[in-house]
Amino acid sequence: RRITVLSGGVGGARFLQGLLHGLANGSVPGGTPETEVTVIANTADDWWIHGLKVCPDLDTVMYTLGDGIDHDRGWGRRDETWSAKTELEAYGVEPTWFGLGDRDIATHLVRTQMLEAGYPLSAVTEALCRRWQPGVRLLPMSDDRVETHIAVADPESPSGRRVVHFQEYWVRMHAAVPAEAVLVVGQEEATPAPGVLEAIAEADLVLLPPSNPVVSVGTILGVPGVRDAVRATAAPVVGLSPIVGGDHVRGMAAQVLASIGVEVSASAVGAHFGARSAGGVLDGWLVDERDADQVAPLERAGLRARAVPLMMTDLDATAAMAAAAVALAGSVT
Ligand code: GDP
Ligand code: FO1
Ligand code: CA
Repeated sequence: RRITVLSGGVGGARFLQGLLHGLANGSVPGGTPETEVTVIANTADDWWIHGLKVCPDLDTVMYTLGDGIDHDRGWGRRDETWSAKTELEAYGVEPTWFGLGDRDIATHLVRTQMLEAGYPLSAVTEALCRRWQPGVRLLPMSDDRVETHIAVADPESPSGRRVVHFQEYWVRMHAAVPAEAVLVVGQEEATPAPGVLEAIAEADLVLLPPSNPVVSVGTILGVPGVRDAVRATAAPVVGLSPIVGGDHVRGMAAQVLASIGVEVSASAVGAHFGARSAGGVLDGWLVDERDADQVAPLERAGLRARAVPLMMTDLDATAAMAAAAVALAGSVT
Protein backbone atom coordinates (compact mmCIF):
# COMPACT_ATOMS: atom_id res chain seq x y z
CA ARG A 1 0.00 0.00 0.00
CA ARG A 2 1.04 3.55 -0.66
CA ILE A 3 -0.23 6.51 1.33
CA THR A 4 0.33 10.10 0.25
CA VAL A 5 -0.11 12.93 2.78
CA LEU A 6 -0.35 16.68 1.99
CA SER A 7 1.30 18.26 5.03
CA GLY A 8 2.01 21.56 6.73
CA GLY A 9 4.29 21.83 9.77
CA VAL A 10 3.34 20.88 13.32
CA GLY A 11 -0.17 19.50 12.68
CA GLY A 12 1.01 17.46 9.72
CA ALA A 13 4.20 16.25 11.40
CA ARG A 14 2.42 15.06 14.55
CA PHE A 15 -0.18 13.27 12.47
CA LEU A 16 2.56 11.57 10.44
CA GLN A 17 4.26 10.41 13.64
CA GLY A 18 1.00 8.77 14.71
CA LEU A 19 0.43 7.27 11.25
CA LEU A 20 3.91 5.71 11.22
CA HIS A 21 3.39 4.47 14.78
CA GLY A 22 0.10 2.85 13.79
CA LEU A 23 1.62 1.28 10.65
CA ALA A 24 4.50 -0.11 12.73
CA ASN A 25 2.26 -1.68 15.39
CA GLY A 26 -0.41 -2.94 13.01
CA SER A 27 -3.25 -0.81 14.36
CA VAL A 28 -3.97 0.87 11.00
CA PRO A 29 -6.35 -1.35 8.97
CA GLY A 30 -4.55 -2.91 6.00
CA GLY A 31 -1.33 -1.07 6.90
CA THR A 32 2.01 -2.74 7.58
CA PRO A 33 5.46 -1.44 8.53
CA GLU A 34 6.23 -1.73 4.78
CA THR A 35 3.44 0.66 3.76
CA GLU A 36 5.18 3.47 1.86
CA VAL A 37 4.31 6.97 3.01
CA THR A 38 5.02 9.95 0.75
CA VAL A 39 4.69 13.43 2.21
CA ILE A 40 4.07 16.45 -0.02
CA ALA A 41 4.99 19.38 2.21
CA ASN A 42 3.96 23.00 1.98
CA THR A 43 6.83 25.30 1.00
CA ALA A 44 4.91 28.58 0.84
CA ASP A 45 6.06 29.49 4.40
CA ASP A 46 9.62 29.56 3.06
CA TRP A 47 11.74 32.64 3.05
CA TRP A 48 15.30 33.92 2.99
CA ILE A 49 16.92 35.38 6.09
CA HIS A 50 20.59 36.28 6.72
CA GLY A 51 21.31 34.79 3.30
CA LEU A 52 19.82 31.42 4.27
CA LYS A 53 16.82 29.60 2.80
CA VAL A 54 14.38 28.60 5.54
CA CYS A 55 11.76 25.89 4.89
CA PRO A 56 9.78 25.64 8.15
CA ASP A 57 7.27 22.95 7.19
CA LEU A 58 9.81 20.69 5.48
CA ASP A 59 12.11 20.99 8.48
CA THR A 60 9.33 20.47 11.02
CA VAL A 61 8.36 17.21 9.30
CA MET A 62 12.00 16.12 8.89
CA TYR A 63 13.04 16.94 12.46
CA THR A 64 9.85 15.54 14.02
CA LEU A 65 10.02 12.21 12.20
CA GLY A 66 13.82 12.10 12.55
CA ASP A 67 13.55 12.69 16.32
CA GLY A 68 15.46 15.97 16.26
CA ILE A 69 12.56 18.37 16.91
CA ASP A 70 12.12 20.63 19.91
CA HIS A 71 8.74 19.32 21.07
CA ASP A 72 7.73 22.40 23.05
CA ARG A 73 8.34 24.91 20.27
CA GLY A 74 7.24 22.51 17.51
CA TRP A 75 9.94 23.89 15.20
CA GLY A 76 13.74 23.85 15.18
CA ARG A 77 16.18 21.56 16.93
CA ARG A 78 16.07 20.10 20.39
CA ASP A 79 18.84 21.13 22.86
CA GLU A 80 19.31 24.27 20.81
CA THR A 81 21.64 27.17 21.65
CA TRP A 82 21.28 30.70 20.28
CA SER A 83 24.78 32.20 20.09
CA ALA A 84 24.55 33.17 16.43
CA LYS A 85 21.18 34.87 17.02
CA THR A 86 22.62 36.87 19.94
CA GLU A 87 25.66 37.86 17.90
CA LEU A 88 23.47 39.02 14.99
CA GLU A 89 21.46 41.13 17.42
CA ALA A 90 24.69 42.67 18.73
CA TYR A 91 25.43 43.76 15.16
CA GLY A 92 21.94 45.29 14.98
CA VAL A 93 21.04 42.97 12.10
CA GLU A 94 17.30 42.77 11.34
CA PRO A 95 15.01 40.95 11.68
CA THR A 96 15.55 40.14 15.34
CA TRP A 97 12.05 38.67 15.73
CA PHE A 98 12.94 35.54 13.76
CA GLY A 99 15.68 33.30 15.08
CA LEU A 100 17.69 30.42 13.74
CA GLY A 101 19.30 28.30 16.46
CA ASP A 102 22.94 27.28 16.20
CA ARG A 103 22.20 23.63 15.40
CA ASP A 104 19.47 24.62 12.95
CA ILE A 105 21.90 26.93 11.15
CA ALA A 106 23.93 23.90 10.07
CA THR A 107 20.86 22.53 8.23
CA HIS A 108 20.39 25.93 6.61
CA LEU A 109 24.01 26.18 5.54
CA VAL A 110 23.80 22.78 3.83
CA ARG A 111 20.50 23.66 2.16
CA THR A 112 21.59 27.09 0.96
CA GLN A 113 24.94 25.89 -0.34
CA MET A 114 23.30 23.10 -2.31
CA LEU A 115 20.65 25.45 -3.73
CA GLU A 116 23.35 27.90 -4.77
CA ALA A 117 25.27 25.06 -6.41
CA GLY A 118 22.17 24.49 -8.54
CA TYR A 119 20.44 21.56 -6.87
CA PRO A 120 16.64 21.82 -6.79
CA LEU A 121 14.94 21.97 -3.37
CA SER A 122 13.64 18.41 -3.83
CA ALA A 123 17.20 17.08 -4.22
CA VAL A 124 18.39 19.16 -1.26
CA THR A 125 15.55 17.79 0.88
CA GLU A 126 16.46 14.25 -0.10
CA ALA A 127 20.06 14.92 0.90
CA LEU A 128 19.05 16.35 4.30
CA CYS A 129 16.76 13.36 4.87
CA ARG A 130 19.67 10.97 4.37
CA ARG A 131 20.80 12.10 7.80
CA TRP A 132 17.40 12.28 9.49
CA GLN A 133 15.85 9.10 8.03
CA PRO A 134 12.27 10.31 8.61
CA GLY A 135 10.76 7.00 7.45
CA VAL A 136 8.76 8.74 4.72
CA ARG A 137 9.59 10.08 1.27
CA LEU A 138 9.55 13.82 1.86
CA LEU A 139 8.83 16.00 -1.19
CA PRO A 140 8.49 19.79 -1.32
CA MET A 141 5.27 20.74 -3.13
CA SER A 142 7.38 22.61 -5.69
CA ASP A 143 11.01 23.36 -6.47
CA ASP A 144 9.95 26.87 -7.47
CA ARG A 145 9.88 29.84 -5.14
CA VAL A 146 6.34 30.24 -3.82
CA GLU A 147 5.72 32.55 -0.84
CA THR A 148 2.57 33.36 1.06
CA HIS A 149 2.06 37.07 1.74
CA ILE A 150 -0.67 38.55 3.88
CA ALA A 151 -2.42 41.89 3.33
CA VAL A 152 -3.08 43.76 6.57
CA ALA A 153 -4.73 47.12 7.19
CA ASP A 154 -2.33 50.09 7.26
CA PRO A 155 -3.88 53.54 7.65
CA GLU A 156 -0.51 55.15 6.80
CA SER A 157 -0.47 53.63 3.34
CA PRO A 158 -2.32 55.32 0.41
CA SER A 159 -4.02 52.01 -0.40
CA GLY A 160 -4.99 51.50 3.25
CA ARG A 161 -3.15 48.19 3.11
CA ARG A 162 0.31 46.74 3.49
CA VAL A 163 1.48 43.33 2.39
CA VAL A 164 3.85 41.38 4.62
CA HIS A 165 5.54 38.00 4.23
CA PHE A 166 3.68 35.18 5.97
CA GLN A 167 6.51 34.86 8.54
CA GLU A 168 6.19 38.52 9.48
CA TYR A 169 2.42 38.13 9.90
CA TRP A 170 2.73 34.87 11.86
CA VAL A 171 5.82 35.39 13.98
CA ARG A 172 6.23 39.16 14.40
CA MET A 173 2.53 40.12 14.39
CA HIS A 174 1.30 36.85 15.98
CA ALA A 175 -1.56 36.94 13.48
CA ALA A 176 -3.14 39.41 15.90
CA VAL A 177 -4.59 41.69 13.22
CA PRO A 178 -7.06 40.44 10.60
CA ALA A 179 -5.62 38.96 7.41
CA GLU A 180 -7.44 40.96 4.73
CA ALA A 181 -6.15 38.76 1.93
CA VAL A 182 -3.82 35.84 1.40
CA LEU A 183 -1.58 36.21 -1.66
CA VAL A 184 0.50 33.25 -2.73
CA VAL A 185 3.29 34.90 -4.71
CA GLY A 186 4.74 32.79 -7.52
CA GLN A 187 2.12 30.09 -7.23
CA GLU A 188 0.62 30.43 -10.70
CA GLU A 189 4.02 30.02 -12.36
CA ALA A 190 5.09 27.15 -10.12
CA THR A 191 5.18 23.52 -11.16
CA PRO A 192 4.86 20.55 -8.81
CA ALA A 193 8.20 19.08 -7.70
CA PRO A 194 9.31 15.81 -9.32
CA GLY A 195 7.28 12.91 -7.97
CA VAL A 196 4.42 15.01 -6.58
CA LEU A 197 1.77 14.31 -9.22
CA GLU A 198 2.84 10.65 -9.44
CA ALA A 199 2.59 10.26 -5.66
CA ILE A 200 -1.01 11.45 -5.83
CA ALA A 201 -1.97 9.49 -8.96
CA GLU A 202 -0.35 6.23 -7.85
CA ALA A 203 -1.39 6.30 -4.18
CA ASP A 204 -3.79 3.80 -2.66
CA LEU A 205 -4.92 6.47 -0.22
CA VAL A 206 -4.48 10.26 -0.04
CA LEU A 207 -4.75 11.89 3.39
CA LEU A 208 -5.14 15.53 4.35
CA PRO A 209 -3.84 15.69 7.94
CA PRO A 210 -5.15 18.27 10.43
CA SER A 211 -2.97 20.99 8.88
CA ASN A 212 -3.87 24.61 8.28
CA PRO A 213 -6.48 24.52 5.46
CA VAL A 214 -5.41 27.87 4.00
CA VAL A 215 -1.67 28.39 4.39
CA SER A 216 -0.62 24.71 4.47
CA VAL A 217 -3.00 22.41 2.55
CA GLY A 218 -4.49 25.29 0.56
CA THR A 219 -1.15 26.38 -0.83
CA ILE A 220 -0.22 22.79 -1.81
CA LEU A 221 -3.54 22.30 -3.62
CA GLY A 222 -2.97 25.67 -5.30
CA VAL A 223 0.19 24.57 -7.12
CA PRO A 224 -1.06 24.19 -10.71
CA GLY A 225 -1.84 20.52 -11.38
CA VAL A 226 -2.04 19.38 -7.76
CA ARG A 227 -5.75 19.96 -7.16
CA ASP A 228 -6.59 18.27 -10.47
CA ALA A 229 -4.38 15.30 -9.55
CA VAL A 230 -6.20 14.92 -6.21
CA ARG A 231 -9.55 15.18 -7.98
CA ALA A 232 -8.49 12.58 -10.55
CA THR A 233 -6.72 9.96 -8.44
CA ALA A 234 -8.29 6.51 -8.16
CA ALA A 235 -7.36 6.53 -4.47
CA PRO A 236 -9.86 7.63 -1.82
CA VAL A 237 -9.09 11.05 -0.34
CA VAL A 238 -9.78 11.55 3.36
CA GLY A 239 -9.09 14.58 5.56
CA LEU A 240 -9.04 15.27 9.29
CA SER A 241 -10.32 18.55 10.67
CA PRO A 242 -7.78 20.92 12.25
CA ILE A 243 -10.74 22.79 13.74
CA VAL A 244 -12.22 21.27 16.89
CA GLY A 245 -15.15 22.77 18.74
CA GLY A 246 -15.10 25.92 16.62
CA ASP A 247 -11.44 26.82 17.05
CA HIS A 248 -7.97 25.69 16.00
CA VAL A 249 -6.25 23.35 18.42
CA ARG A 250 -2.99 25.25 18.36
CA GLY A 251 -1.50 27.91 16.13
CA MET A 252 -3.59 30.62 14.51
CA ALA A 253 -5.63 28.98 11.74
CA ALA A 254 -8.84 30.81 12.68
CA GLN A 255 -7.36 34.14 11.59
CA VAL A 256 -6.57 33.03 8.06
CA LEU A 257 -9.85 31.15 7.57
CA ALA A 258 -11.73 34.38 8.16
CA SER A 259 -9.67 36.05 5.41
CA ILE A 260 -10.97 33.61 2.81
CA GLY A 261 -14.52 33.84 4.10
CA VAL A 262 -14.68 30.36 5.61
CA GLU A 263 -16.40 29.96 8.97
CA VAL A 264 -14.20 28.52 11.73
CA SER A 265 -15.90 25.15 12.12
CA ALA A 266 -15.03 21.58 11.21
CA SER A 267 -17.92 21.33 8.75
CA ALA A 268 -17.16 24.65 7.05
CA VAL A 269 -13.58 23.55 6.45
CA GLY A 270 -14.82 20.19 5.12
CA ALA A 271 -17.24 22.03 2.83
CA HIS A 272 -14.46 24.40 1.75
CA PHE A 273 -12.38 21.44 0.54
CA GLY A 274 -15.60 20.00 -0.89
CA ALA A 275 -16.75 16.55 -1.94
CA ARG A 276 -15.09 15.14 -5.05
CA SER A 277 -18.57 14.25 -6.24
CA ALA A 278 -19.33 18.00 -6.19
CA GLY A 279 -16.10 19.43 -7.65
CA GLY A 280 -14.00 19.31 -4.48
CA VAL A 281 -11.09 17.18 -3.34
CA LEU A 282 -12.48 14.97 -0.54
CA ASP A 283 -14.31 11.68 -0.28
CA GLY A 284 -14.28 11.59 3.52
CA TRP A 285 -13.84 14.06 6.38
CA LEU A 286 -13.24 13.28 10.05
CA VAL A 287 -14.45 15.71 12.69
CA ASP A 288 -13.91 15.58 16.44
CA GLU A 289 -16.45 13.93 18.74
CA ARG A 290 -17.41 17.37 20.01
CA ASP A 291 -18.51 18.24 16.48
CA ALA A 292 -20.67 15.13 16.02
CA ASP A 293 -23.67 17.34 15.19
CA GLN A 294 -21.86 18.38 11.99
CA VAL A 295 -21.70 14.87 10.51
CA ALA A 296 -25.22 14.92 9.06
CA PRO A 297 -24.84 18.25 7.20
CA LEU A 298 -21.48 17.07 5.83
CA GLU A 299 -23.08 13.89 4.54
CA ARG A 300 -25.82 15.92 2.90
CA ALA A 301 -23.04 17.81 1.11
CA GLY A 302 -21.84 14.52 -0.38
CA LEU A 303 -19.01 13.74 2.06
CA ARG A 304 -18.66 10.59 4.07
CA ALA A 305 -18.13 11.93 7.61
CA ARG A 306 -17.50 10.45 11.05
CA ALA A 307 -16.93 11.95 14.48
CA VAL A 308 -13.96 10.47 16.38
CA PRO A 309 -11.50 11.86 18.94
CA LEU A 310 -9.19 14.20 17.00
CA MET A 311 -6.79 15.39 19.69
CA MET A 312 -3.18 14.36 19.05
CA THR A 313 -2.37 14.04 22.75
CA ASP A 314 0.02 11.11 22.35
CA LEU A 315 1.23 8.64 19.73
CA ASP A 316 -1.51 6.08 20.39
CA ALA A 317 -4.29 8.66 20.20
CA THR A 318 -2.80 9.98 16.96
CA ALA A 319 -2.40 6.47 15.52
CA ALA A 320 -6.09 5.90 16.30
CA MET A 321 -6.94 9.02 14.27
CA ALA A 322 -4.90 7.66 11.34
CA ALA A 323 -6.66 4.30 11.71
CA ALA A 324 -10.06 6.04 11.65
CA ALA A 325 -9.08 7.91 8.48
CA VAL A 326 -8.00 4.69 6.78
CA ALA A 327 -11.19 2.96 7.92
CA LEU A 328 -13.28 5.81 6.53
CA ALA A 329 -11.42 5.49 3.22
CA GLY A 330 -12.22 1.78 3.20
CA SER A 331 -15.85 2.58 3.53
CA VAL A 332 -15.81 5.11 0.69
CA THR A 333 -17.89 3.54 -2.03
P1 GDP B 1 2.02 24.63 10.93
O1 GDP B 1 2.55 24.65 9.54
O2 GDP B 1 3.10 24.45 11.94
O3 GDP B 1 1.09 25.73 11.22
O4 GDP B 1 1.22 23.26 11.04
P2 GDP B 1 0.06 22.63 10.14
O5 GDP B 1 -0.43 23.53 9.10
O6 GDP B 1 0.49 21.27 9.72
O7 GDP B 1 -1.05 22.41 11.25
C1 GDP B 1 -1.60 23.48 11.96
C2 GDP B 1 -2.97 23.08 12.39
O8 GDP B 1 -2.88 21.89 13.20
C3 GDP B 1 -3.67 24.09 13.26
O9 GDP B 1 -4.73 24.63 12.50
C4 GDP B 1 -4.20 23.29 14.42
O10 GDP B 1 -5.56 23.56 14.68
C5 GDP B 1 -4.02 21.86 14.01
N1 GDP B 1 -3.76 20.96 15.11
C6 GDP B 1 -2.70 20.99 15.96
N2 GDP B 1 -2.83 20.03 16.89
C7 GDP B 1 -3.99 19.38 16.63
C8 GDP B 1 -4.68 18.29 17.25
O11 GDP B 1 -4.26 17.70 18.22
N3 GDP B 1 -5.87 17.90 16.68
C9 GDP B 1 -6.39 18.53 15.58
N4 GDP B 1 -7.54 18.07 15.09
N5 GDP B 1 -5.76 19.55 14.98
C10 GDP B 1 -4.57 19.98 15.50
N1 FO1 C 1 8.59 30.66 14.81
C1 FO1 C 1 8.58 31.67 15.72
O1 FO1 C 1 7.56 31.93 16.31
N2 FO1 C 1 9.71 32.39 15.96
C2 FO1 C 1 10.89 32.12 15.35
O2 FO1 C 1 11.90 32.79 15.62
C3 FO1 C 1 10.92 31.04 14.41
C4 FO1 C 1 12.10 30.65 13.78
C5 FO1 C 1 12.09 29.53 12.91
C6 FO1 C 1 13.27 29.09 12.33
C7 FO1 C 1 13.28 27.97 11.51
C8 FO1 C 1 12.07 27.29 11.26
O3 FO1 C 1 12.08 26.20 10.48
C9 FO1 C 1 10.90 27.71 11.84
C10 FO1 C 1 10.89 28.82 12.68
N3 FO1 C 1 9.71 29.27 13.29
C11 FO1 C 1 9.72 30.31 14.18
C12 FO1 C 1 8.43 28.56 13.08
C13 FO1 C 1 7.69 28.91 11.83
O4 FO1 C 1 8.29 29.73 10.92
C14 FO1 C 1 6.17 29.05 11.83
O5 FO1 C 1 5.55 28.50 12.94
C15 FO1 C 1 5.63 28.43 10.59
O6 FO1 C 1 6.11 28.87 9.36
C16 FO1 C 1 4.17 28.13 10.56
O7 FO1 C 1 4.18 26.86 10.05
CA1 CA D 1 3.33 26.08 8.03
